Amino acid sequence: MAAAAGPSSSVKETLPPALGSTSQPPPVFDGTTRLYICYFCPFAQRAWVTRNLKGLQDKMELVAIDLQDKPAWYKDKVYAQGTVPSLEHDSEVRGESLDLIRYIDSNFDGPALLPEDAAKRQFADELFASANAFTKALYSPLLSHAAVSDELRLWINSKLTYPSSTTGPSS
Ligand SMILES: N[C@@H](CCC(=O)N[C@@H](CS)C(=O)NCC(=O)O)C(=O)O
Repeated sequence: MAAAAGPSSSVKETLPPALGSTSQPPPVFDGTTRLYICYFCPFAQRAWVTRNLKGLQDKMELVAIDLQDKPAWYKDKVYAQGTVPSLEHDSEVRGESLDLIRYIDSNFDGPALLPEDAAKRQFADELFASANAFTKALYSPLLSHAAVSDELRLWINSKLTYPSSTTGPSS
């Protein structure tokens, strides 16, 4: 991502409480732009960081969902996939964190985060894909409380090893 101009990400914001199964839904499709997240979800954090870097704190309402006690209305009324993040905008709800980074960057005000140059853009896409594979590989066993296999451990280590250094995080 290109360097974001201005101190948009340092805006102080009072974070809303996470909504659970007994919480009322927000007035969905009332024209408000809403980003549904879970504070602890690394995928949701991507979209949340993008919103903040663009300085959209006042234009994109944050709705935190408690995934341990997920409200039924989230899947029924907001996003049928039931995952976070999702973005309610222009009477539609979109998901998939990497798509949302691109969507928020190109459809909202604020500093452009992704490069316009085709080669740089391709590099950004490769970085996204690599970071995504890494997060998924690390997060899936954590979520399912499964043991990390030796194969996965080796793969993660290979991603953490700096090519020109023997003192990277894997050593
Ligand atoms: N590929 C999706 C993955 C999103 C995802 O798996 N989010 C998890 C939380 S980290 C989720 O919403 N899980 C549904 C649940 O826990 O009920 C993306 O990148 O947006």
